[in-house]
Amino acid sequence: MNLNDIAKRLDDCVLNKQSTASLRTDTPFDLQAAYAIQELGVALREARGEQRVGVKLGFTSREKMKQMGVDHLIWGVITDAMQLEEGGAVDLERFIHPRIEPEVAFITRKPIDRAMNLAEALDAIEGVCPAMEIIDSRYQAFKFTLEDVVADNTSSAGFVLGAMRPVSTDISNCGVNMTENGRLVQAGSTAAILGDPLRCLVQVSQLLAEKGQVLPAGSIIMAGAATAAQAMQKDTVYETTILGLGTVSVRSL
Ligand code: OOG
Repeated sequence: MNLNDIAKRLDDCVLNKQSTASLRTDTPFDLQAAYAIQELGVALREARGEQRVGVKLGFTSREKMKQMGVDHLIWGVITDAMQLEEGGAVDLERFIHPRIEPEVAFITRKPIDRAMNLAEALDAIEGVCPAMEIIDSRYQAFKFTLEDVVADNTSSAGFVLGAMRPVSTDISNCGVNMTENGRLVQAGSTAAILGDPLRCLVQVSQLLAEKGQVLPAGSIIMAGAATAAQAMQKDTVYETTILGLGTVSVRSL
């Protein structure tokens, strides 16, 4: 299989809601090729009318690295078709085996067009939102290598943002709770995300600079999960509260 075939194979998994075994056993590919496959996969989504709205980081917390057995920060692309309405409902039939995780998201107000330090990155940000991401690995039982998951656009499938507020207070250590029908299922702190989620902005600016890419103003940056991910069940309300940032929820059908 060439890189195009692999991208098409993973995209078919999205469309048919079917998982696959690792594709690297057929065609070993390295991390650089994995990002090329990711881009080809995003192009297939764009050909269907989806639009890029930002980027997401993965494995920015120990909890996630431990859960998935991977220890390298990765990033992927999010599109408008993945965005869910805050407080709205999402039909799990759209997915293969969805999991949900509590996150922090940033909205940019200036293009991110070069490697930035923390102060510069902060200046490029309009605000911060409590958020949740739905991940849905296209690999059987979420079993993947680093290269596999990058090729699979870092498992991205859905996301929901709560109300945005300015980054006027310290968000480096805010309590994070995620409940399932009111029952606490994940708890942690924003400190789990690289010690301070703001560091994600610096990381994103460096990744963009390495690739010679620009993230336009008005983009969303998902900072990665603060806790392990939770397998989603039908007819369940998932709610995340981040102290000082507010609450975000979504209901599964
Ligand atoms: C990969 C995506 C990881 C995060 O927030 O760490 C991720 C996965 O766990 O399937 O989105």
